[in-house]
Amino acid sequence: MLTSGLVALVLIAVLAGLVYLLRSKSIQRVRGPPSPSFLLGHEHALITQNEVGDLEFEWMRTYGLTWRIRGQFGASPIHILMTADPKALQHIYQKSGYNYTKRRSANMMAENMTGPGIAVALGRDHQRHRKIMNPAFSAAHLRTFLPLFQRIGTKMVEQWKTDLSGAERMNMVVNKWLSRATMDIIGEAAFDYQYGALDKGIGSPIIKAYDNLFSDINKPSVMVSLFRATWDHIPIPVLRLFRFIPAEPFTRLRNVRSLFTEYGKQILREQRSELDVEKESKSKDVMSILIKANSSADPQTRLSDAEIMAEMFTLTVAGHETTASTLTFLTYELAKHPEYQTRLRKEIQDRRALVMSRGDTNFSMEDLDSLALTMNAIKETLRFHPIVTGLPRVATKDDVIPLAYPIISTTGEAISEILVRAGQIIFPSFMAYQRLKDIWGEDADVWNPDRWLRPETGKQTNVGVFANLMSFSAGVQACIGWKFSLIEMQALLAEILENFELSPSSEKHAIRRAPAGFGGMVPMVEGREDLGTAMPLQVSLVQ
Ligand code: HEM
Ligand SMILES: *[C@@H]1O[C@H](CO)[C@@H](O)[C@H](O)[C@H]1NC(C)=O
Ligand SMILES: *[C@@H]1O[C@H](CO)[C@@H](O)[C@H](O)[C@H]1NC(C)=O
Ligand SMILES: *[C@@H]1O[C@H](CO)[C@@H](O)[C@H](O)[C@H]1NC(C)=O
Ligand SMILES: CC(=O)N[C@H]1CO[C@H](CO)[C@@H](O)[C@@H]1O
Repeated sequence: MLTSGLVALVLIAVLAGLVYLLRSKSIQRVRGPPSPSFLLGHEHALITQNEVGDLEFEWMRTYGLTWRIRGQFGASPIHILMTADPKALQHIYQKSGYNYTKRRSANMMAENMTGPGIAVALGRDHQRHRKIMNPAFSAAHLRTFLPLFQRIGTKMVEQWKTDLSGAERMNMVVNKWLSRATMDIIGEAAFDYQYGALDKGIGSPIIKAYDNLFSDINKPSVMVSLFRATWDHIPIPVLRLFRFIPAEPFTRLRNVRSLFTEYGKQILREQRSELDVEKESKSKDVMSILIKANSSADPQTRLSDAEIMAEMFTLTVAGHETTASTLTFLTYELAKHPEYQTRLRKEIQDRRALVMSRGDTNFSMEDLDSLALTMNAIKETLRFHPIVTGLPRVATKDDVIPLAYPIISTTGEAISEILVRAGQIIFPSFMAYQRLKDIWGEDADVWNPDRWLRPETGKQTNVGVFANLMSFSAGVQACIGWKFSLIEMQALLAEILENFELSPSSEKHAIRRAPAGFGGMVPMVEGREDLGTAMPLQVSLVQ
């Protein structure tokens, strides 16, 4: 009697202890800012802040590298965990496989635009997509795209020269140009298709459909916003019933998709008939490799026509504006840092002299890789201006997230790990992580490519696919095109800087990093939001 009573007591004590232990680590005890709105929580504030990062930097200063915010009304659990902690990011993105999955509301929006492609596939399904896609992104295969990058780069620069028409300098909206160049590149590289974006400009239907897309879809009405928050819980079959909501941003996304479908059918038809004929060995674009991989793969891992078509749209969406925007911010920083621009140009010109002296006309991959200052400028821009500023994840299982930088709990204790329940939504801030002084140096808040000459830069962590940056994300669902993008930027940058000098626009615009759809950011002119995404700069011919 006594013993069984004791056993019961001990059990209760142990359980209470366990519950306490669990509670003491749970996100309830993570500190965070008071909610500005019962209905909208902090989510609306985040996507409508003036400059991406303003709120995150402030919260990080107040609460440490990990904190919690309130989700929208109806979100469950109501609190969202935010973190810039390198160990937490490594755990969530890099070490946990598919245990942290994509947030359903964002994923469904993406699916509306691209269809059932690699970027919205989850878990084992995603593995199947990735396996078919990987061969097209091998380092050896990517080098074969270099002549394409150079040809489009030359074409763009020649058009700038034509526009100058003898004048010494001109103002131009540089992001629109870069966007056309990267669109033409992805069209040819991904499916041997000529979008004609540089030739036709805004007359190109695809460029028109895309113009300002990511900034436009970031302005949902409050009702749409709240409706979308419910997507995280409503069962998928029920969600699928809401097919045609006649409201923005859904109408806009559907329109892009139907345009894509038109292109896609045409491309697939052409690709198939080409592959049937002799041309097979000559086709180097991603899509023909996919179709080949699909026909030889084990039947279990094949992709349907709808999925292959979705990969085309995915590559176009993921592969053009991202690279264009990164290059846009790079040209902006070079315009603001003329001394660095001069050093960069000299590095390129010196290499050009070497190329000429050996009797070549174009830079080889080795030539581009030898341009260290150029690569440092690219790395620094990816760090300082991450186009994808963070990507939500949802825990599929109860888990413990380790922290490199302990935080102080609501009850004043230091905690170095956080217990999360299945369903917990996590917003990382890649932008805030990439400003940590411990990792990037005391000057982390300024754009300084020379930090990459210091051997210790970024070395304290091991996260992401490139340079310990999170800009391309990390782990099984990281960017498949990161290397493609680097080569593309190396080639385009060399082409631009050899021919043009960049300086701030004579109209003295203030540029801001405006929040955009899917956790992204775009450049906008302060007070001139009517221009859409815009980066006005001045260019003049290199003497
Ligand atoms: C500077 C340029 C780029 C940046 C910053 C970037 C960034 C990213 C990020 C952060 C993701 C993860 C998205 C997520 O988890 O939802 C991603 C995925 C992806 N990116 Fe990129 N990207 C860039 C260029 C490219 C290029 C040039 C291509 C294609 C040629 C590409 C193709 C893809 C694809 C297909 C995915 C989905 C991968 C998967 O789910 O397995 N990206 N990218
Ligand atoms: C995912 O979670 C399961 C169950 O908790 C665990 O066994 C597995 O190791 C996790 N996967 C990874 C890659 O961490
Ligand atoms: C060099 O690049 C240009 C395009 O920029 C191309 O027309 C030309 O064929 C290339 N030359 C060689 C030798 O590859
Ligand atoms: C891939 O293979 C499957 C199964 O053989 C086939 O139904 C499908 O049409 C193929 N897709 C493409 C784009 O060739
Ligand atoms: C195919 C697809 O993704 N459809 C979705 C598009 O958006 C609506 C909301 O308007 C969803 O309910 C659909 O399931």
